Amino acid sequence: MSKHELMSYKIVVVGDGGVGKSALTIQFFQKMFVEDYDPTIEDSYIQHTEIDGKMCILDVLDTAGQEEFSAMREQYMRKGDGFLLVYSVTDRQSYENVPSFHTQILRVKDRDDYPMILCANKVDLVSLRKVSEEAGRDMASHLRIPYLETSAKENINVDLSFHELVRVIRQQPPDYKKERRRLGKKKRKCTIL
Ligand SMILES: Nc1nc2c(ncn2[C@@H]2O[C@H](COP(=O)(O)OP(=O)(O)O)[C@@H](O)[C@H]2O)c(=O)[nH]1
Ligand SMILES: [Mg+2]
Repeated sequence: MSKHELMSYKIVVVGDGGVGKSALTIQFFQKMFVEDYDPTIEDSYIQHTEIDGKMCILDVLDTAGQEEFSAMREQYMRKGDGFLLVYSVTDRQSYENVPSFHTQILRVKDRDDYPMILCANKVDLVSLRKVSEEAGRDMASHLRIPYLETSAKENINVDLSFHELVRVIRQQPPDYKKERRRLGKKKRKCTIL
């Protein structure tokens, strides 16, 4: 690739309904908070952004309401270069469902690790909080992915979440797939993030 060509990263935002996937995506792209975005809309957004002094194209898919193991869910997982795993700190079930997204992504990718960030969203709702920061960090370290506390409403760590994910994607060895085929499945490398 010539240095004038832009890298393009496909980012997929996943998590239970109502956790703030659309609010985070729209805050990142449009710098505004949407109170009632249609929960059934799945849309993608594209933008040129500079991250760590390097321009790139971010292509973000804000997912909505797929069945857990539907072919559609597998299809977008196959296409993603990196994933924001979002739960709401006000919704314990959304936290407990995070590992199933993580597992499914690894299975679809046939990898032991993959670029992902755990976003604990709605941290502005302090009095409604049901999932502690400690519980969030525990899950992230268990899944071996970075953890960020976010608020789409107050624009806390929203840009950082997307930027950190791009950093993790950039850290991936470019010839990972080729390398793995050559080494065979048993010698897969395990990167601790
Ligand atoms: N207070 C607060 N509300 C949020 C936040 N993020 C999303 N919401 C609200 O939570 C509801 C669901 O958000 P939405 O983005 O549609 O969730 P999605 O189904 O995951 O896309 C909406 O009413 C949002 O306004 C946040 O960070 N703080
Ligand atoms: Mg949505």
